[in-house]
Order: sequence, then C-alpha cells, then structure tokens
Amino acid sequence: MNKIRALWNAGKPAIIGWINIPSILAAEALAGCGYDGLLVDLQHGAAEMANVAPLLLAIEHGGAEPLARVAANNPADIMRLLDFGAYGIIAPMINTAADAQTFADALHYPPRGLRSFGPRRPQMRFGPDYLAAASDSIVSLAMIETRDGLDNLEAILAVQGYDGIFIGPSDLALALGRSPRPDNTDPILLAAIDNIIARCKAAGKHVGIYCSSPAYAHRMVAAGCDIVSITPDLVMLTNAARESVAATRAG
Ligand code: 3PY
Ligand code: MG
Repeated sequence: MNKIRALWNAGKPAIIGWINIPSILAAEALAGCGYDGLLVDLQHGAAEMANVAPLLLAIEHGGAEPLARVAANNPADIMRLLDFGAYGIIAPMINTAADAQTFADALHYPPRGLRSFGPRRPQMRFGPDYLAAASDSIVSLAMIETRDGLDNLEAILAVQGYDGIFIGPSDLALALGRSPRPDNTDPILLAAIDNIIARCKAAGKHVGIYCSSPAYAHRMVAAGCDIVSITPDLVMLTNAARESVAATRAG
C-alpha cells in the first residue's frame, strides 16, 4: 500500500520533501532521510518529463514514496507520470469542478476514470495484480491557490475520485492581494487557509499545504492538515551554504 495512504488510514500526517533540483544522487540520498514521500516538482522545479523516471526510481529505491507535481492539470502528463512510477500526483491551479473531474478521471482506469493502460513501472512493483491495486496505490491532491479555486471550493470538493486538497500559500496569497512569502503568517491568508481546512474536513477530503520550516508545518498539522511539505531542496542547500560561508568568514 502507498505509505502516505497507510499513514492516513492510521490517522497520522505525512511529511514530504520537495525536489526542485533534478539530481538522481540527491534524490536517492534525500529519500533515505526519513520523509514519507518526496515530490519532484515539474511546475516550478528544473525536472522535465525526460528526466523524471530515474528520479522517481531513485526516490523509491531510497525508501520514500515517489510523488510528482505536474506543470499543469494535463491528463496525458498525469498518466505518463503514473506509468513512470509516481505514486502520488499534485495538480496545480484547480479552479473549477470540471478541472477536478479532469484530474480525477486521469487517475483511475475505466469504468471509474479514463486512465489509459500501460503501467510500465507500477507493474514491476505490483505485478499482474496492478489493475486491482492501481487506485489505492496512488494519492492525489488538487491544489487550491486561486480566486476561482476558492470561489468554487464547494463544487471542487463535491467531485469524487481524488483524495484531497493541497494548499499553495504563495499563489493563494497573491489571489488575496497579499505578498507571497515563505511560511506566511498574514492574517488574511491564515484565515483563508483555516477556512479551506475546515471545508475539506466537512467534505471528508484530506488536506495538506506547502510549508518551508518545520515550525510552520507543525502549526499546519495542528490546524488539521494531514500532509505537509517541508524545506525544499534548493532552500536547504542555500541555507546550509550561507551558514557554512558565514561561519568560515567569522573564523
Ligand atoms: C504555492 O505556494 O503557490 C505553491 O504552489 C507551492 O509550491
Ligand atoms: Mg502555486
């Protein structure tokens, strides 16, 4: 079973890492650091479809659940990522119930959805039973991060066939006329986040959010999130590099 779904079934939150730098060595090393899942970001990270398969393999080999954020809610890309061995998909900018339905349809084989059959890597993990295991092996989160997404949240939540919502606080801040800052504590943004979390709970959907610091992630888990991302790779690398240079200069 998907490690993240197993945590959810046990009532526990999942902690995921965020990969912007498409390095196989770094992905494998990070995957062994205790994350429940590691996400390759094809929207704002440097990975491309052409180099995503070995990254997903390195993550799985390292012991974390391989996840991907698609550049857009495009069924062809979602299906290819699932065939390459992504066991979780986050789709950005879900604005309408029709967007959510497109997303859900791409995740499941008929009759439940419209996914085309060609599970090259999942068949290596699940063998001939993959068809039966497919839907449960994947976790799926639709991003709410726009004004339209907020306005249409009830209708988006009413769509079946995907697990929940992932909040994009930077785009959501922009949608609310606020600044896109990491770990943003702007009261208007926090109120919108609380409102989304409450509505997801009421609709029986999972909910998560993009965080930077462990402290912000703790706060969001306490607020009801059951999946949080923490410090992206590029931020960890540059923070550590700055500290190292500063400590050396300070003597
Ligand atoms: C956002 O904060 O808008 C995101 O999409 C997180 O990467
Ligand atoms: Mg965003």
